[in-house]
Amino acid sequence: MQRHVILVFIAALAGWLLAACAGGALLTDVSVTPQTITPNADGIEDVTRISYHLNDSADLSIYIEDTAGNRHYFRDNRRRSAGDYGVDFSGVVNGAMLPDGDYTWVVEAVDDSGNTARQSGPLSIRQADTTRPELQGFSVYPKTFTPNQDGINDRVDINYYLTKEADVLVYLIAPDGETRYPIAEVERDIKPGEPGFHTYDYEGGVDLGAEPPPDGRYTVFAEAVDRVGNRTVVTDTLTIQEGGVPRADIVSASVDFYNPLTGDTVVPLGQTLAFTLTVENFGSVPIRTNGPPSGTAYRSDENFNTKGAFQSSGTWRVGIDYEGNPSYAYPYRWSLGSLDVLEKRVINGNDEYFLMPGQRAIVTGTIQILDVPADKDTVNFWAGLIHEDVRIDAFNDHVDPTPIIIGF
Ligand SMILES: [Ca+2]
Ligand SMILES: [Ca+2]
Repeated sequence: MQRHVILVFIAALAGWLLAACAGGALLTDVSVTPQTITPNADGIEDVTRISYHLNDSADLSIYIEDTAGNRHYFRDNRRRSAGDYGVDFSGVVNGAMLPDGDYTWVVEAVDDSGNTARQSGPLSIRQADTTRPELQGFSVYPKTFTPNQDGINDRVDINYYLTKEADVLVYLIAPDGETRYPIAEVERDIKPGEPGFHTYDYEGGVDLGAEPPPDGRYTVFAEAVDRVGNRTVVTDTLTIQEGGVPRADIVSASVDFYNPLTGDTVVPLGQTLAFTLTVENFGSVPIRTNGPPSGTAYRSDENFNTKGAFQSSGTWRVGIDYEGNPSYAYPYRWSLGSLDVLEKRVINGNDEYFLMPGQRAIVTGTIQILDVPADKDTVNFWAGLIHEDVRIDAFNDHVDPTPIIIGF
C-alpha cells in the first residue's frame, strides 16, 4: 500500500518536471476580468484587470489584437522575475484609446531558454472615449531668454488652449535629453486642467533666488492626459542665455564721504558733499545700470526723477540717502561707473550698459547741501546699491553711515 503511494508520487513529480521543461508552466493563472470594458471615465467597467503568475524569470508582453490581426502592445518584452502580477488595462495603447470593437488579448512570456508560453482570450471595447485632448495654439515666447533679473527678456510666456479636461504637465528637457525642469502654471479663472486658455510665466526660478537651468538649448514639452488616458504631447524650443542670479556689492562696505574743498566731513550749508565707492559684480551674469552717470552733481532739492532718469525695473544704481529723509529712499542715484568703462549693448533699439561678471567700477557723485535735512547739526549719510524693483540686499542697504557736520 505504502509503496503504491510512493510510486504515484514519483509519477506525479516526473509529470511536473516534464511540464516545467516543456515551458508549459512558465505562465499560469492568467485572467482578464471583465471581458468587456466601457472606457468613458464614468467609473463603471472603465478598466479590465489583467492578472498572471510567472514561475520563472521571463520577458513579458501583453498585446491586444484587432480583427485585422494588428497587434497593439500594452507591454512589450518587459523583464519580470517569478511572481504574481496584476495590471489594469483601460483600452489605451501608446497614449491613444483603441476604438470600439472586438479584440483578442494575449499574454506572452519568453523564458531565458527561449521557450514561449502564451495565453489569450476575448476582449470587447464599447463606448470608448477616443477624443484626444488638444493643446491648440501652443506657443513659447520669446524663443531666447536671459533669466538674470536685468529687466530685459527675463521671462517666457507659454500659452495654449486646452480643448478637453486633462492633466497637463509643462517642462523643459535639457540638452542632455534627460534632466527635467517643471514649469508651474499661473493661476487664473480657468483652473489647471480645465478646458480653456492657459498661461505659464517662466523666469527660470531666479525670482526665488535659485540658479536657473544652465545656458543652452532646451525642448519645451507640454503633455496632456485626459481622464481615460488619451495623451497628447506638443513641443517647442527655448534657448537660455546669460542665466543666473545677479550679485553685486559695495566693495568692503566702504564709502568715502568728504567735502571736496577741505577733504573733511564738515559741509556747511551751500557747500558740497562728495562720495567715492567701488562696486563689484561678483556674480556670473552681467548687471544692467543706467544714469545719471557716475560723477553727476545733484543739488539737495533734486532727485533722480527731476534729472529725468526714472526707476527702471531690473537696473542697478548706487544711491545716497540720509537721516530724516522725508521722502522715498535713495533720492540721489548714479550709474555703476562711468559709461566708458561699461559694456554697451543695443537692445530693442536702446543703448543699455552692463557691469560684467568680475568687473569693478568706481562710482562718484556730489550733492550740494541747500537746506538742513533734519533739525540737527550733524546728519548721517549712507550709500546703497539698489536693484530697482527687485530688491536691496541687506548687505547693500544703509552702507557705511557717516556723520556729516552741516550746521554751526
Ligand atoms: Ca465606463
Ligand atoms: Ca535678462
